[in-house]
Amino acid sequence: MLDSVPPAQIPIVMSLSEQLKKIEVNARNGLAGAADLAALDAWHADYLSKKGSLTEILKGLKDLSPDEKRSTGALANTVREALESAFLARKREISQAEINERLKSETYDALRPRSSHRGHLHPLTQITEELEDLFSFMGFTILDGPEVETDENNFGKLNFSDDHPARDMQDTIWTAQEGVLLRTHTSSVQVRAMQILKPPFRILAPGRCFRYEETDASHENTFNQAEGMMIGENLSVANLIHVMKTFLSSFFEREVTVRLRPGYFPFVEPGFELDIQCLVCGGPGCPVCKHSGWVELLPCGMVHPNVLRQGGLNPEKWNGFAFGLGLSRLVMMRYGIEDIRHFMSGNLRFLEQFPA
Ligand code: FA5
Repeated sequence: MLDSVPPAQIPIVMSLSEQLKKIEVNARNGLAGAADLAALDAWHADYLSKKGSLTEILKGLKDLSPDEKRSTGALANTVREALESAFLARKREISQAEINERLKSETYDALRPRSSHRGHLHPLTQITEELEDLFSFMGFTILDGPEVETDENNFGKLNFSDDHPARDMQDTIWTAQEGVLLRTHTSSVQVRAMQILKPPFRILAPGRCFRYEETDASHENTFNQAEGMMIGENLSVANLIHVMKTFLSSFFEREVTVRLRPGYFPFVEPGFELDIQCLVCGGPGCPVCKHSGWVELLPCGMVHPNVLRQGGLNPEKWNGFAFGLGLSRLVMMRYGIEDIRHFMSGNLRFLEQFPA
């Protein structure tokens, strides 16, 4: 029957409109059923994309009369706009639901570390703690002293008179306050120890020191020392050497070659420079030992009677020895670090080589 109807009489316009409405119904059902953003994208591709059913059906418009084209075209636009806004509304709904779902299952802990990377103590701190253990074991008390010191404690009571040329041996960083400086050595703690401890005593005082110096591979303006002092009766250079050797061999876990040279410090008499053979190059010479094969590590000596007197101790009864360990250089020797400036460089690649 239909075959006999001429094409012009087939109700094409109605059919296209009907199809549009049908597509709209299907599309709305599909939209309600889209459960997540992926399903929503697939829906958009099916209905509204260039290859979607709405576009496909509109290809039939070309066969319609101008009036029909206009009315069907308008209907098609209305359907497209309705579906587009339904699509956006559903998208918002689904996004919000997904966010709500995540908020339910995820918690945010502001105090949780962002990475599993753990820090560790600075190599200088590690060695300081190691020295403290070692000397505690040898009966030494660990003392702390201030980094900002008086001229009196840093120089005066250590037998440096006001115009003593030895003051120039240590380039001093002065504060704005007269007579107050950044300690140039930990020897200032010797003075404090004599004021607070009753002899006999043995102390170790590690800490930072400051000097107004040009820096190079083995000199920094801020560096670490550890002061040692032992006060008793009838102590001798033999006791000093014994303590130094015991300490150095346990620290380096091997026999180290040492040499003693006479050294001058106003607060010791006699005074010595204890050098160790360079452990970085083993002797032939490198920047750390200034190509000499030896590293000046440990000045030491017997405490000068004037220093004992200034500390309130009777030199007829008490005597003792003192030493000043260059802690930064000790760490360099142990690990073969060729430049002291690495310590304060803040370079993590350097520091990470010394996990605790
Ligand atoms: C002193 O500071 C004396 N107070 C040491 C002392 C103590 C002598 C007790 C006798 C008795 P000296 O200036 O030489 O001495 O420094 C001691 C050590 O500190 C040196 O051997 C060296 O290892 C270290 N040192 C000194 N200056 C610097 C610097 N600018 N950078 C790094 N280390 C340094």
